[in-house]
Amino acid sequence: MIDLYSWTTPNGRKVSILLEELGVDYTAHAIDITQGMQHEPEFLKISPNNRIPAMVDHETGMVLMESGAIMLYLADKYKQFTCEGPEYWRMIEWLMWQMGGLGPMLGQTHHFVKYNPGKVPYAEERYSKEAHRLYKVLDTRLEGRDYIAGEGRGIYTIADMACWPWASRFEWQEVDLNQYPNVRDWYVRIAERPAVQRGYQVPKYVTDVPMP
Ligand SMILES: N[C@@H](CCC(=O)N[C@@H](CS)C(=O)NCC(=O)O)C(=O)O
Repeated sequence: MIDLYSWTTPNGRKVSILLEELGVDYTAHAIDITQGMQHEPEFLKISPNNRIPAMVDHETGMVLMESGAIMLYLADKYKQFTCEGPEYWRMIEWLMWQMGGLGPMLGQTHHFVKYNPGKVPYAEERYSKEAHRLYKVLDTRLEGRDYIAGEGRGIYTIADMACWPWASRFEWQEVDLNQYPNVRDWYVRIAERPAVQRGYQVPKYVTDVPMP
């Protein structure tokens, strides 16, 4: 049995979507970051960085924070949604791109463009520009492909599951996905998966999955 500690954010949804795709037994525990639950001492024991998501796998005793590490652990444990050979490293490359680029930059875009418009025009412009640059990078990668990594048109992996929840906030970022047709098609392809729709609603329902 796996315990997932999460909230309705892109980093949390990455892991709940993967767990739903894997179809494994897990219990989701709500860590309401708007109420400061991420700072409670009990949570700190499993997530020393005070952030969601975190996971405890009671079968192996593994306790992990950081969404990328959790996804790699689960993909390796269940040998699913991962690639083999050189494509494994391509998948890692794009997972790292998400962890170091797409996630942090879009997180800043939410902060300035959605939550604090008009306060720091420099930051709004900087992160909007960076958001569009990153969508263009992903659009170029997805040219002629269905998924980010894997041979041929690609296979659905944790690299897609890591990027997708960030793209699902396109409205917050004031990004029109129709400007990036390869991203839009990839986004819709993944959004239509029942496991993604379930994982999106963990630990609670907020809205339906946004559609472009
Ligand atoms: N690199 C971390 C980032 C985790 C993260 O930033 N989580 C946010 C929610 S998406 C959080 O817990 N925020 C609480 C806070 O800022 O205090 C990961 O990928 O797991």
